[in-house]
Amino acid sequence: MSSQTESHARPGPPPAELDVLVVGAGFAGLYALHRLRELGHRVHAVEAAGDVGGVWYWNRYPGARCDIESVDYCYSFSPELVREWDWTERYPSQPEILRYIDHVADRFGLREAITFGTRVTALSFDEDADAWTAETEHGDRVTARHVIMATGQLSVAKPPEIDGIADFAGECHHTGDWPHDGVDLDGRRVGVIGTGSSGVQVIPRIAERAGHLTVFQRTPHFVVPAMNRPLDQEYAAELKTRFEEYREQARNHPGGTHRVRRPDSAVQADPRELRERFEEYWRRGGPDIQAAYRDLTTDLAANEKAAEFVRSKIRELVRDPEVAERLTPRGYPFGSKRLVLEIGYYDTFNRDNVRLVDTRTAPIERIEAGGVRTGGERPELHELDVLVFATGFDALTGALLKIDIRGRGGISLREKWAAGPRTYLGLSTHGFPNLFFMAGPGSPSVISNVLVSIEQHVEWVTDHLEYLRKNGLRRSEAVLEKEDAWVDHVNEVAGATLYPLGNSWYLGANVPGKPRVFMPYVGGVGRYRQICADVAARHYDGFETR
Ligand code: FAD
Ligand code: N01
Repeated sequence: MSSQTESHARPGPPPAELDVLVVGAGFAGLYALHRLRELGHRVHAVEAAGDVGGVWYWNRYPGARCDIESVDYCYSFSPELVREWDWTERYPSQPEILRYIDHVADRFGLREAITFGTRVTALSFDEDADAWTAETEHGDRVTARHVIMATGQLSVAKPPEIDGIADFAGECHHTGDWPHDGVDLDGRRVGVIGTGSSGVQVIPRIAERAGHLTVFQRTPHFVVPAMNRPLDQEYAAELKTRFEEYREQARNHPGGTHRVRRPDSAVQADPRELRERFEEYWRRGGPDIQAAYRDLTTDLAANEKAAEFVRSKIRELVRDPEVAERLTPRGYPFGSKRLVLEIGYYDTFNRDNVRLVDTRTAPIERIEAGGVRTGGERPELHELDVLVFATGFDALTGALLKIDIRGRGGISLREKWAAGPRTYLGLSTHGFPNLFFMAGPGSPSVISNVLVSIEQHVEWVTDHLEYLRKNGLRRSEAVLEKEDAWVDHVNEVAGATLYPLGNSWYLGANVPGKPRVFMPYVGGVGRYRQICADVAARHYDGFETR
């Protein structure tokens, strides 16, 4: 497998001394950089990729798209930016989001403060100097009082644990590291492993072009229609006139969106009305179906009603009943793995050039020069020219733990988090002063509209750095007892939902050996925001400063 990092030349080394080093130049890193520059800090970002964009730089596979509506999945910090940018679709595509990020980088002159094509490999804290030293893959050394880890939640692509990948004679690509020049799929024999959000997006687009497509599915996901469409420009223009008020509602909403949770119970609903309501959400499209009843995320019996509705839709949409059955998710609650949005996914399995292989009955044994060999009752070699891994990411902690981070007394973050991530408010971890995480574990992060969460984190951390500067303080460190209490709270609120039953990447379940800990904070964006604001108002209670 090739990686897209190596193809980009790097303009020059980062400055040797800074007030703040930002690692990563996706949505979080760019806003942190902008805000800190505005506040007069000596700040610079180091980014492994060849340009800005983060997720939207790397995930260029056909069909890549957001599942939060464009009017919500954007920055709100600049009214001018809101006014001048026009989205074209309900759910923006990867190229459109990347154009937006590109525009932001140009508009605020951010690229001059970023070193691209450079991965941070180590960070160590010097207790005498109260500063971090970063090392990069090119041997640069950067000293900074504070470090902001804007390294992403889903930025470490994870290939499948299958023997023989290197033996494959054709082309092999991960959706999370897709070639910038595209992949020649026309008329070729293509295989896709993985049917999560990335697989569900890429599979229909490949089927339209490939000679033959083989889909290797291990666990069927719950998939609902996106009902994407051109954005109503009158609505978008009207929204711009009240955008701040609109966004303020999202900031105080549990998911950082505008989804309205209906107050009644699915368990008590009349079966005909229940069906009609689910049908209404299905026609409308999008993830809001999860809010069709108040108890879908907390009560197994209620949840099963939504699950059964989706199963009935699969039987309607997929002509071959056996294929429909193989695509039907069972054995885990609806929505406990991230709900997947589709554009033409189920219909793909009505095509003559597409075959679905269930790897639970026909397990993948190995990858060979000619293709993928499966076992089971009828062992077979699936001959392929192109193999696509839509196999996900080492989520939330992956990018952080790839870096050798050493805090006070040389303790390593890998050791400290060996049994799972431990943070105070998702923002910081005891023993690692002046180091802040953006939308990482212990915060609403991937359970929310991540853009709303990113803005809140950047603003909270930059306000905190201002507080330290104004008070002549050089060090800020999370207090251990507060961190322990926060971890307990994160677990407690997760335990009150059905999320932990999903065996998902939220729990680290997709990475062999990774501790099973529910990582994001599901207590709600609005509630979380208030907790962080209260901590700030109490002079950063829970942070030892000096
Ligand atoms: P990223 O965009 O991941 O950026 C992190 C950057 O840090 C990357 O560019 C990476 O190269 C760099 N980096 C990492 N480690 C290092 C290092 N050691 N040295 C230097 N640089 C480093 N969220 C939603 O809310 N809604 C969606 O619809 C949605 N869709 C998604 C679709 C896909 C395909 C994926 C993968 C994720 C999606 N997400 C979505 C989640 C997404 O992670 C966030 O929305 C958001 O883009 C995260 O921005 P970020 O800046 O925090 O991280
Ligand atoms: O990754 P995933 P993803 N053999 O981990 C399978 C965001 N996102 O890239 O479920 C066979 O969800 C694995 O099978 P199983 C979004 O937050 C958003 O799709 O482990 N199969 C699964 O089917 C999303 O949740 C969008 O049994 C193997 C798949 O690979 C997150 O990113 C678009 C395997 C991985 O699914 C991750 O999504 C894209 C193996 N060895 C991404 N290993 C939007 O629409 C793994 N699999 C917004």
